[in-house]
Amino acid sequence: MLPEKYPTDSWTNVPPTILAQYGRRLHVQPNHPLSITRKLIESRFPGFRNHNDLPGIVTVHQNFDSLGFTADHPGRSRNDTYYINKDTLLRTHTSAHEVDVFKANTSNGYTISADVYRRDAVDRSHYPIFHQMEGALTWDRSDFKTRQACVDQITTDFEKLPKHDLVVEDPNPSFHAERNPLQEKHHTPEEAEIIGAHLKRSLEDMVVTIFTEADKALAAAGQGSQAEQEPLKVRWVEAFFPHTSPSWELEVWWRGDWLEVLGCGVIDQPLLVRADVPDRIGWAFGIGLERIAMLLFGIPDIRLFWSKDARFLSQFDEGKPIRRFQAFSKHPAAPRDVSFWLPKSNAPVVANTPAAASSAPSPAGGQQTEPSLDGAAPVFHENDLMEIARNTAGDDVEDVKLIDDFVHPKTGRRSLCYRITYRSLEKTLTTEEANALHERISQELVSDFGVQLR
Ligand code: FA5
Ligand code: MG
Repeated sequence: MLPEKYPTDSWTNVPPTILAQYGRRLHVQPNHPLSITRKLIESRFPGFRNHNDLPGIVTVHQNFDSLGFTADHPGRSRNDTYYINKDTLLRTHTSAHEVDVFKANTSNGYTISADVYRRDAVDRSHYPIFHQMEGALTWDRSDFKTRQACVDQITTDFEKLPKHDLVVEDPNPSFHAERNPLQEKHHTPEEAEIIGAHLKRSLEDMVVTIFTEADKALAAAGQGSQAEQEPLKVRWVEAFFPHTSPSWELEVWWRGDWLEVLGCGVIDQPLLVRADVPDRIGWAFGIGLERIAMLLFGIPDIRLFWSKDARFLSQFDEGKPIRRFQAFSKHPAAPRDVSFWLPKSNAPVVANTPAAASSAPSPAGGQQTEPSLDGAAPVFHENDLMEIARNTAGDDVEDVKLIDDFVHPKTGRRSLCYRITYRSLEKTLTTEEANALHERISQELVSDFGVQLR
């Protein structure tokens, strides 16, 4: 529940199901897999100051403006972000605290681990509340006689980082004029290059640590090695964040698909100027802790982290070596489809874009500045269905996917079909239970968005 009373207004869109989970702080619960994962990552960044208690309600300024998000950035949309009111929201990322922590200027390196909130897709690797770890390391150019001396120091620090023999696909140049620019006004190519190299090596070391522990756990469980189960593949891809440039994301091959585990880059220099540390240069990253924990323990579904079931919680022990998660049961899935005509006024539907909250503007243009006040049925956005499904079925909904989308050639009306997969983590859902959930979700689409079921 919210710690204080906040005034609500036409921007308020936090549902009770989210508020009910607010404050569980799984990342600091003893013996919770997210806490174990956090500590393991923290241990790879010695000397960093670890902030684990920053409150989750922040201002729009902290979450977006302080990082240089443009006024029309899609991440600000009420379709993607939970607003308490016009000026206050549930942080969508731990970057919301970057400027404040840089301002306090108490250490060269820091991490911030916390719960973050997003209206997002429903599937095994997305959840509306998840946990991130922010990390940053800076060097103060004013500590050195020349800029070259600072570059030399970063180079020395880079050479001291643990080496590894993990093969990482990284076909991209250190920066690229159009796709991933150097901050020309602020950094020399040498500065950006060595900061980027230090950043990537540090994060690769983190991933190697996770895989090594995961491997040991597999072997201890008599399940062979990770490499036998699935080839270990890791790659860097170019990315965009308003608060870093150049920027990258790290992806890991997981159960037949690329899983994005973190975003990072060379810190935007104007951000450091705003934080009153204009002479510092360096890097920052934001890791999805659940994604890493899933790799570490072999946890197959992100909903499990919220389980209060002893069969889940009893499997984790901070004092012992990492153990492979043992599924306590796999209950059958109950897929159900819902097809409907959108009201004519609705088009265009905005589909989920990956990581809309922080990445490049989506081509579909997710922005919505003001809630509609004209009394018309609200415009349907895919994330509305995601939320209805979560609110109605809770953790019994496993996946929601668009499977058909067409426009009637004569009437011009648009039809969508979504497949909603129901599966409880704790018991077998009966046909009647799945039908009842599906019926409630379908009816809510009708009453909230004026769709016509087919
Ligand atoms: C960010 O949030 C940036 N603030 C990260 C960053 C920090 C970049 C500092 C540069 C410098 P992104 O939206 O990609 O980026 O999210 C970061 C990670 O959070 C993702 O890579 C993913 O691992 C995780 N994540 C994102 N959405 C979800 C979700 N719905 N459920 C679980 N994990 C998620
Ligand atoms: Mg991303």
